[in-house]
Parts: sequence; structure tokens; C-alpha cells
Amino acid sequence: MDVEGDSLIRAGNIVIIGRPNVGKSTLLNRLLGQKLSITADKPQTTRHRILGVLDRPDGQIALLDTPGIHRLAGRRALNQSLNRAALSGLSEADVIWFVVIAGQWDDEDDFILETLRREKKPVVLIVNKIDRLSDRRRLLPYLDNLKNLYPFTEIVPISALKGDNEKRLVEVSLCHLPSVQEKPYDPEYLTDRNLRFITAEFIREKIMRSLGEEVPYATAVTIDNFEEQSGLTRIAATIWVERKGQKAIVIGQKGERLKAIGSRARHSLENLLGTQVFLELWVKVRPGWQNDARFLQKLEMEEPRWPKN
Ligand SMILES: Nc1nc2c(ncn2[C@@H]2O[C@H](COP(=O)(O)OP(=O)(O)O)[C@@H](O)[C@H]2O)c(=O)[nH]1
Ligand SMILES: [Mg+2]
Repeated sequence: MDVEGDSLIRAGNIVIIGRPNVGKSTLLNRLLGQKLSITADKPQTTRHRILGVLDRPDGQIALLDTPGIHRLAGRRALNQSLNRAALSGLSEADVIWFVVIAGQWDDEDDFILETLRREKKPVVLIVNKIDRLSDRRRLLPYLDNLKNLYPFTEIVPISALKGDNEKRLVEVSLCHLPSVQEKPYDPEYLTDRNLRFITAEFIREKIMRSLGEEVPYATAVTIDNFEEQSGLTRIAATIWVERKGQKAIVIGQKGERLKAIGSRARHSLENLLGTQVFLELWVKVRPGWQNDARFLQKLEMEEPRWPKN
């Protein structure tokens, strides 16, 4: 007898939230087994919301990586747009993944928790970077403290970078997703973002990683040309900065820094695309782009997410 419900699977939306630098994008990439979201040892690396679909025999999770949330977003249009991007996914989430760093809890975490309280949705607290703890015995009292803060659905310690316990995270989260008859996405479907977008992001990652503290936040990347011909992809991109001095920094002495950024970017793009890549980079000054709503739109910062296919 075919009992109704026998073939049900779990599927739904999970939004990954947390302050900058806790490892949200690293976690998304690890779970998808592919680099989709750029990472760096700097806050504000992730500027856009990125959807990745995790497909399993018994379910499907649409995972939304978000920019880190800032308590003091300030007046800059860019910062406000980052907070909006991070928070607007919450309303359609079935489960929220709230990521913190093992052994740490600060004001920004409190601020996020207050926001989550209002959502009244299952919150799985992810305690990341457990590989960095010098003494694992300290983890237990820390986890006990967290339990008193909020009725988290689960608390799961993981290492997104080294890979530890992330399978359990998926298991415990699946059972809080709606039961459905069919997978919402084709099993081959990986992301809502197109190659041009991911290409611009990969270039921005190399800039983030190559420059010091100040300039990376003042840069944006647009793709001017993207052409695939047998075994070769020709890409032309512009790196936008806010001031002349920043342009000089990005280019470096005798163009050395720009060359290094270009060759690192080309290398990871060749991995991503599976073709040879010919990459041309230009650096241009656009004063005040972080406050220019139309330019931000061009960078796709305001686009609504959770697309249904
Ligand atoms: N040691 C350690 N580092 C991690 C772990 N997860 C992420 N990181 C590092 O933390 C930094 C920020 O990671 P990222 O994913 O960009 O953080 P996000 O801003 O929350 O998206 C990067 O340098 C990562 O390599 C982890 O589990 N262990
Ligand atoms: Mg990120």
C-alpha cells in the first residue's frame, strides 16, 4: 500500500546571518562543495546576497548568504544597503542560521539576536571556528551560556574552514523545513547568480586580499565584456574607486599590484570556467559611488532574492 507522505522530502529556505567575518560565506562554499561566495579576512567582503542550492537525496535547501549586519550602519548608502540586503531575506526564511565565533559574543551579536527575536522562526545557532579554540574544554561552558540567551532550535559547533560537523548542521536543519512532494529546484541548479556576476566577485576578492585596510571598501567591479570562444573566455572589467589616490594604490608601482590582482583573478576564473581566460582590467575613478543609488543598482545590490524557478 502506498501511504501518502511516503515520498515526502524536506525543502525550504535558510538564510545565513551574522556579523561580518564569522565565516558565513566560507560555510556556504563548504556545503556546496564549490566556491560561490567570496571570502577574505576583512569585514564587508560579501556585499550581495547569494543563493546557493544544496541538493540531497532526502531534501533541498536554498541557502542565502548575506552581507554581515552592522549595528551602526551609519549614513552611507552602501552600508545601509548591506544591512537591508542581510535582513530582507529573513521574512521568507523557514529556518535562520545565526553564525557566531566560538568563544566570542559581542554587542553586534546581541543586536542581531534582538532582530531575530522579532522573527519568531526556528534559529539554529552555529558556533564556528572551533578549530581555533586552544582548549576545547572551554567550549562546554560557553555553549551552556548561549543556551540561556535564547531558545535556539539547535546549537551546532562547526569549523567551516577545516570541515567539522557541518553534516550534522544540515541534518538537524532539514527536519525543520516544510515537507514537500517535489524538489523546488532542478538538482543541477546551483545558484541564481550568473557567471558575469561571479566573475566580478572573484576579481573583487583578489582586490580585497591584495590591498590594506582602507582602499578595498572603496572599490567595485563591473564587467564590460564577457565572451566565450572555443576554450577561451575574454573578459574586460573595470575596477571603480572613489579617489585618484586610490587608483594609484590599486595600480601600484609600475602597475605591479594591478598585474598581481589580474593574474590571481585569471587563475581562479580559469578554475571556475574551465577555459583559458584572457583578462583585461581597467581602473577608473568615480567619486562618491558608495552613495550613488543608481550605480549601486548597477552593481545589483538591491535585487530581490529567493527567485523561484
Ligand atoms: N580558523 C577558521 N577560520 C575560518 C573559519 N571559517 C571562516 N574562517 C575565516 O574567517 C574569515 C572570514 O570568513 P568569511 O567566510 O569571509 O566570513 P563572512 O564575512 O561571515 O562571510 C576568512 O579569512 C575565513 O577563512 C573556520 O571555521 N576556522
Ligand atoms: Mg561573507
